[in-house]
Amino acid sequence: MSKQPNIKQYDHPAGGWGSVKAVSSILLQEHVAANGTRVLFKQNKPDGFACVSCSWAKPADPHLFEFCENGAKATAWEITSKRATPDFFAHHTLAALEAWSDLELESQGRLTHPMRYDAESDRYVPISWQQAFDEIGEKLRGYDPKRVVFYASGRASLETSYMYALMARLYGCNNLPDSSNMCHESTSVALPETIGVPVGTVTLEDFEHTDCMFFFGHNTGTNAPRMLHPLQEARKRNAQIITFNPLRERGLVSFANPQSPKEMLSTEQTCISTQYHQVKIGGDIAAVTGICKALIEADDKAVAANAPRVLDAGFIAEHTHGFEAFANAMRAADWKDIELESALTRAALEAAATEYARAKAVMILYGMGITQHREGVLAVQMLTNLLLLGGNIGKKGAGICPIRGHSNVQGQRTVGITEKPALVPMDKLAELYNFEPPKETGLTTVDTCEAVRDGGIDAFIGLGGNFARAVPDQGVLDPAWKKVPLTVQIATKLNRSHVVHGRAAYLLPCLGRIEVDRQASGEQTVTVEDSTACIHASKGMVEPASEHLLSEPAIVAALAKAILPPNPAIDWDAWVADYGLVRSAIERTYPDQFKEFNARMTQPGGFHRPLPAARREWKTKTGKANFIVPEGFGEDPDMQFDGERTLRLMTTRGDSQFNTTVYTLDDRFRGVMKTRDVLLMNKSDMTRLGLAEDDAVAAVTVTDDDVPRELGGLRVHAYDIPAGCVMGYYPECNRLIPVSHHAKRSKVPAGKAIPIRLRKMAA
Ligand SMILES: Nc1nc2c(c(=O)[nH]1)N[C@H]1C(S)=C(S)[C@@H](COP(=O)(O)OP(=O)(O)OC[C@H]3O[C@@H](n4cnc5c(=O)[nH]c(N)nc54)[C@H](O)[C@@H]3O)O[C@H]1N2
Ligand SMILES: Nc1nc2c(c(=O)[nH]1)N[C@H]1C(S)=C(S)[C@@H](COP(=O)(O)OP(=O)(O)OC[C@H]3O[C@@H](n4cnc5c(=O)[nH]c(N)nc54)[C@H](O)[C@@H]3O)O[C@H]1N2
Ligand SMILES: [Mo]
Repeated sequence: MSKQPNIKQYDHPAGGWGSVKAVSSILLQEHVAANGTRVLFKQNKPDGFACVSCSWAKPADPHLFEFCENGAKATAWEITSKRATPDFFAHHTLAALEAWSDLELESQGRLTHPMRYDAESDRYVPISWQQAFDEIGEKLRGYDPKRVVFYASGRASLETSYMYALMARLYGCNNLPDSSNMCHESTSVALPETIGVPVGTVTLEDFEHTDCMFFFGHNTGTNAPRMLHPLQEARKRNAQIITFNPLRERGLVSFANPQSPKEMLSTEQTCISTQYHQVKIGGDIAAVTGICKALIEADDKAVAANAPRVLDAGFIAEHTHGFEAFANAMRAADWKDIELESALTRAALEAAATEYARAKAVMILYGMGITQHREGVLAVQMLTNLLLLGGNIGKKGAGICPIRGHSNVQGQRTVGITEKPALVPMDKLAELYNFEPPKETGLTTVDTCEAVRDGGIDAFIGLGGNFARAVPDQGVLDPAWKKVPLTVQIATKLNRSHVVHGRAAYLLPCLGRIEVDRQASGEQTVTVEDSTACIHASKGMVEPASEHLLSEPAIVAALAKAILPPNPAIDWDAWVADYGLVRSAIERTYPDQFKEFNARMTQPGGFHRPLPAARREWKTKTGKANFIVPEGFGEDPDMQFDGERTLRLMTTRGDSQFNTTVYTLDDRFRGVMKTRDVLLMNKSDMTRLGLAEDDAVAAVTVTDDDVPRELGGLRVHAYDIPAGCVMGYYPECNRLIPVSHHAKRSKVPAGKAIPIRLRKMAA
C-alpha cells in the first residue's frame, strides 16, 4: 500500500479558480455541460428554482450567477444524464449492492421506474404505480398506526410536506421524524425557552448593518458558500468576524469571489475571520462562559467606577429574566477550568469579549459544531445568553442565526412535520378536516432507530433522504432493518437505505425540484423556506429524468388515497392538479404566517414570516427573554472514560458531498484528496500514541454497553487541530456512534464528540 501522504494543506482562498474548475468538472462528470450552464443561470432567481443544496437566503437582487460551487454540484447531480433503469437492477442482487460504496450507488444516476423488492431473486423489479399504491395501501391499512414511521429529509417543498404530515395524522400518528432531528433540533428546543421562537431572527438585511459576527461550528466555505458574499461585503465595511472552530476552515480564513473578474485576475482575496479561535471539540460552553465572564466583570468595574456600562443594562432590565443568577454563575466560573475545557487562553477570550463590547450590533451564527453534542441545547442557550448581555436580539444588524441544513428543513417544521403535537395547530386541523388528530408525541429519529433495533415498527416510509446511512450505529441497525415488515422510499437516486430494506420494499422515484412539474392545471410551482424564515417560489425547468416519474405531491396524494378512507373535506386529486390549492390550505391552517400565500410567494427575496422575537416580543413562559444558567461547562457524560488514550472524534462533511451523497472523494479546502478513509489528528497525540504519518488504524468506540463498534482501514494524518481532538468523515464514521449518544432533550445524535480509541493495524 502507498505510504504517500495525500494530505496537503490548501493555501488558496475559498472560491477563486479552484471553484471554477470544480464546477466545470462536475458538469462534465454528470454529462450535462451544455444544459448545465443554462440551468445554473436560473438558480436562486425569483423566476427560477431554489437550489437543492443548502438553505441559505436568496437575495431579492441576485448576482448574475446566484449559485456557488457546491450548489452547482447539487444541480449537476440532479440533472445528470445517467440513469438507474430496471435493466441495471436486473443485473445486480441487493446482496451484491450492499457491498457498494455510497458514491458508487448514487453514481448510477436517476431512478426511472417504480420498483418492488422480489425476495426470490433478491432484486428490485419494475411494478406499475397503481399496483405499488394498492399493495402499500393494503399493508398499511392493516398495521397499527403507532408502529408506522413517516420520515422526511428536509428537501421536499412546503406543499408536499403539508400533505405528508396531514396524511400521517389522518392515518393516526405523529411519527414524523425528520432530518432536523439529527441537525438543528437542539436549536428548536433551545430557542423557544430563551427567546420564544424556534428559528433564527437574522435576515439578509442584518448583514448590511452588523459590525461584529461570532461564528461557531460551521464550515461556511463548504456548507453555505453563498454566505461568503455577505461576509465579504461585511468585511469590506470592517465588520469583525470572530470564529470558533477546532479546524482552520479555508472559507472562514480567506475568500476570492469567483464572480468578480477583478479578484479572479489578481491575487486579491478577503481575509474573512479577524480572530480565529481553535476551540477544543465540545469546548464552546466553556469559551462562551469566558467571554460572558469577561463582559460581566468589566461591567461590574464600570459600575463601580461610574463609567459607561459595558452591558446593555436598559435592555436587560426591560426585556430579560434571570440575569442576576446567570451573572453570578459567570463571576464564579474559574479561568483555569475555562482554559482547560476550551483549550483557549484567557487572553484570547478577553480579546473576543473586547470586540463584542465595542460593537453596536452583534450577530451569532452557528452550525453542527454546536448542535450535535450531548449538551447541544445548552450550547445554543449559551449563545443567546451572550447576545442578551448586549441587547443583541431584536435590533438591526444583530440576532441569532442558526445556519440550517437542507433547503427546506426549516419550512417542513413550519407546516407540520414534527413528532411534537404541541407545535401543530391541531384544533385547526380538526376543524378543517373533520377528524380527531392524534395526541401522543410521535417518534424522533433516535426513537425510530431504537424501535427498528427492538422490532418496534411495522413500516417505514421515507420522503427522500437516506435514513439508514445518516443515523448512528449501522452495525446494530443494518441487520434489524431486514426484519421490518415494510419499507417504502420516495427518492431520486439509489442509496444505502434502498439496499438495506425491509421484508417488503418499494422504491418510488420522484421528480426533482429542478424538473418541470406538469399537472392538470399546467406547470406547477412549489415553495421553500430558507434559513432566514423567508418563503420563496421555485419552478422547475428541465425535462423530467424519465416519463415514469411522479411528483412528490402526486405520490403523497396517491399514498393518502390508498391508506385512508375518503374524506369529503379533502380532494387529494384537486390538490395535485393545482398546488395553489394546497397553498390555500396552508394559509387556512396558518393564517398569520402565510397571509396571501399565493400572491406573495413570487416576491423577489421571498416573503418573511413574522417572528415576535425580532420585534422584542417574547413568547416565553416568563414573557421575557430568558438567561439560562449553565450547570457546568457541558462536560460530555460519555467522555467519562476520558483517559489519556481516549480521543474526541468529530464527524464532518467534506467539500465534495451533500450529506450522504458523495460527489467525489476530494475535500479540497482541507487538502484531503482522493480518500475519505482518514483521521486527522494532533501531532502530539500521534507521538504519544506511537503513531506515524499514514499509519493504518481502527477506531473503536469507548462505551459501557457491550456492543462492539469499530471502523478499520483508516489512515492517520497530523493536522492543525487541538490536542485530544480528531476529525473523520460523515457518513463513513457513523457506525461508531451509539444510538444512545445523543443530545439531552433534543435527541440529536452527538456526531461531533464520539469517544474513541485507536488500534494500530497492519499496513
Ligand atoms: N455542500 C454542502 N452543503 C451543505 C451540506 C452538505 O453536506 N454539503 N449539508 C447541509 C446540511 S443538512 C447541514 S446541517 C449543514 C451543515 O453544515 P455545518 O454545520 O458546517 O456541518 P459540518 O460539516 O458537520 O461541519 C461542522 C463544523 O463545525 C466544526 N466543529 C466540530 N465540532 C465543533 C465544536 O465542538 N465546536 C465548534 N465551535 N466547532 C466544531 C467543524 O470543524 C466544522 O467546521 O450544511 C448544509 N449544506
Ligand atoms: N455522523 C454524522 N451523522 C450525521 C450528520 C453529521 O454531521 N455527522 N449530519 C446529520 C444531518 S445535519 C442531516 S440533515 C442528516 C441527513 O440525512 P438525510 O436528509 O436523510 O440524507 P441525505 O444524504 O440528505 O439524503 C440523500 C438522498 O435523498 C434523495 N433525494 C435527493 N433529492 C431528492 C428529492 O428532491 N426528493 C426525494 N424524495 N428524494 C431526494 C436521494 O435519493 C439521495 O440519495 O444526516 C445526519 N447525520
Ligand atoms: Mo442537516
